[in-house]
Amino acid sequence: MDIFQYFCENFYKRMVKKKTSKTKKGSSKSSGIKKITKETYLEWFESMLLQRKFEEKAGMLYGQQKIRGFCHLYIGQEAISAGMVSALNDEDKIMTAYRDHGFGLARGITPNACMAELYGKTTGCTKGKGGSMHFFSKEHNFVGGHGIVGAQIPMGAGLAFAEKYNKTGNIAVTLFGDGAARQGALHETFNMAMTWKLPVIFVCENNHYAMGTSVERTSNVKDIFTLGEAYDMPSEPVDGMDVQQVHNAVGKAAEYVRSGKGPYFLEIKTYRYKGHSMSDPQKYRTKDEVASYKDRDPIEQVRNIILKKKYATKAWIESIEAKVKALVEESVKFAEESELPKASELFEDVYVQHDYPYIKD
Ligand SMILES: Cc1ncc(C[n+]2csc(CCOP(=O)(O)OP(=O)(O)O)c2C)c(N)n1
Repeated sequence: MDIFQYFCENFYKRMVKKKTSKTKKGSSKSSGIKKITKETYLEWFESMLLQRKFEEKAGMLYGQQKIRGFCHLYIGQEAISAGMVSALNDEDKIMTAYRDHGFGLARGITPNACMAELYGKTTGCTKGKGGSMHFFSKEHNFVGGHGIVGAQIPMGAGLAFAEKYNKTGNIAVTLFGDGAARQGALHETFNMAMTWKLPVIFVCENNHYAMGTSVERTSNVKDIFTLGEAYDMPSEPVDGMDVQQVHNAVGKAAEYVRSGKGPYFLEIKTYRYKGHSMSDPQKYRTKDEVASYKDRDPIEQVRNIILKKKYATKAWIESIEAKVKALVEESVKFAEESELPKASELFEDVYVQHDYPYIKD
């Protein structure tokens, strides 16, 4: 066995061992585009509302210094997580950057485990050791939560390589921002992923700013999806304020990728309503610009469709609002009552491979 093969097998054993237990409700393994039904709208509404209310609460708690460290809110971008999760199979791997609370919740990590993670408590989804930027759940095939800008582009391709190597039939999706799209790692990864026909969907969540730097200031190439065309990768822009369009685009890309034809690139155009992180005065954009996106709010769009098409009543909407409020309140109580990790746990769950093949002293 050569070193590369050895590395891949060990990586797989540790990180992405084929799921055997509980998956989030809904999807079974399928290869076609999942049909959007009345239930899909109802699930989208609940998922997006939970993400929104959870993060509004997290923002408040950060202001009260109950949550420390970094905290990047996803508010405004929820149609991407909701539409992607509904379009994929539970066994597919999803990896993203540090703006990860929405994806964690959408994939089914409980609000309790998410809030406890923000509090750094031992009951958190990474035992309180990862915090806001490093949500992770092997059980939910949510593979982080990564703080190094753009690092998840090659790592996502690595996940896809493992799936292909192990012939699982699963695909990997890796998401990154418009700022990360300017990293050299993107080009190397696109090139290798195309050469090896890896089952990966690359997704640029273009929220128009990398911290305070607009897309226009980072490159003359403003249509980020065109970067994929240089590698003959099927590449498309998608309206990320519309969950239905996200679902359909991801479903189409997943079907293509799963069939063995190789990678796909989606540039999903979206907007974050809040600052980059908690200490951003947002001087680089106007209130009118923010308002123009809020006018197309994805949650309001879905709420209107549900009522207009009579998929559910106003009373149902109110019951979900109450349920979400209760879940978020319960998560805060849970997090506050949970224990901090013990000092003795510091060296637990640290990646160590004693026979690591590259380092020998
Ligand atoms: C390699 C690296 N360089 C710089 C940073 C600091 N940094 C954190 S977030 C960020 C902006 C990234 O913006 P984008 O990729 O558009 O994602 P968004 O925050 O908009 O979701 C930068 C430069 C980092 N974390 N990692």
